[in-house]
Amino acid sequence: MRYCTSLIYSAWLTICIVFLIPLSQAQNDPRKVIFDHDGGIDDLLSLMLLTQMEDIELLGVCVTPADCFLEDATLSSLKILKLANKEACPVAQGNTRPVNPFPTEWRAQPMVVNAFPQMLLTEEDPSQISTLPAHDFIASQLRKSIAPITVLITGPCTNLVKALQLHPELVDKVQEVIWMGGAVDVPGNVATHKHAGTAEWNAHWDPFASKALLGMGLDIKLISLDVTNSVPVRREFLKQLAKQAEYPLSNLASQCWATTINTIPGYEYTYFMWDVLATSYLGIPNVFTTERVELAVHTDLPNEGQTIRLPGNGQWIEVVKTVNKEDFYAYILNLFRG
Ligand code: AGV
Ligand code: CA
Repeated sequence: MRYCTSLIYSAWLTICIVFLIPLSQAQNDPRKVIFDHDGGIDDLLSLMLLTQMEDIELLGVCVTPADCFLEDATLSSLKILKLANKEACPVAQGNTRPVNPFPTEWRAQPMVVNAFPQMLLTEEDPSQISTLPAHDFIASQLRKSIAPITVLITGPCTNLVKALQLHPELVDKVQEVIWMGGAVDVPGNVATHKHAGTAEWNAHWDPFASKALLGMGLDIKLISLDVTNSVPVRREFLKQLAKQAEYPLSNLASQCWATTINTIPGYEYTYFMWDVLATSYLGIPNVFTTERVELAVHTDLPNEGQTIRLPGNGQWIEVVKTVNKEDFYAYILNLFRG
């Protein structure tokens, strides 16, 4: 009888050690995140927010040379990480070429951020730059991590796609992809010669990667123009942020958004909270609603990069449709208070 009891006891102990304890730890562990951005103003704002989020372990930052010049965006990323005491977080540079490059004026715009006083006075550490190009960096992080990794993308999705095309066995290591990209039931924002205006820019930059991403069987949350259209950057919000400028991060964020003011309200464009909204989805998914959609991507003109519904194709993607705006603005104002 005593033998039997001790047998049950040791069996229970084994179950605890092998299954239950790691399980409860896994629930408490911060979510592992790789952030792939393309250096626009709202990409940099997103990085600032990410450094302030609880329950997130930032494994690395990848820079895609799309809505930026690579050197500028690398420098901004290093300085933002330094400001947040995240010197251990590597920055990997993308080396992929666009099918459709962004307008040069847009790419040059964010370099002004590196000339802000706070940024000039922050000494970046170039040794934080990974020796691996971004797609290899992503593959190596996926391979060495035991827990699956969430990939947040606020530019074109080429680096992740390239990593998974070269190493398809790593697909299972991706927990979730949160991508700012696409325009499903609304017009796009590409306004170039011969294009019908149906595509969103991140999806248009490399339409083949966009198409491939949707076919990889990943859990994708698409923060498309469908939802970002509801959150333009308004002066009212900027005033609220300015009122808390005693917090250094709020001060920096205020200056970043000020550089976009010539597009608010634009003759053609408004600056939206595109990437900032996608980043917030990580922290407050409950204030968003989504719709599961079978989605495809056009790779030919005049709709190159358009994300379209294609019932029956089996590529189920979760398209984010609405956000509770009050909750969203309150959340980011709070994060910018550090
Ligand atoms: O299409 C939205 C994406 C987002 O990732 N980017 C900007 C955000 O970083 C491209 C873009 C669309 N309109 C723009 C853009 C504009 N007026 N200026 C700069 N970039
Ligand atoms: Ca972007």
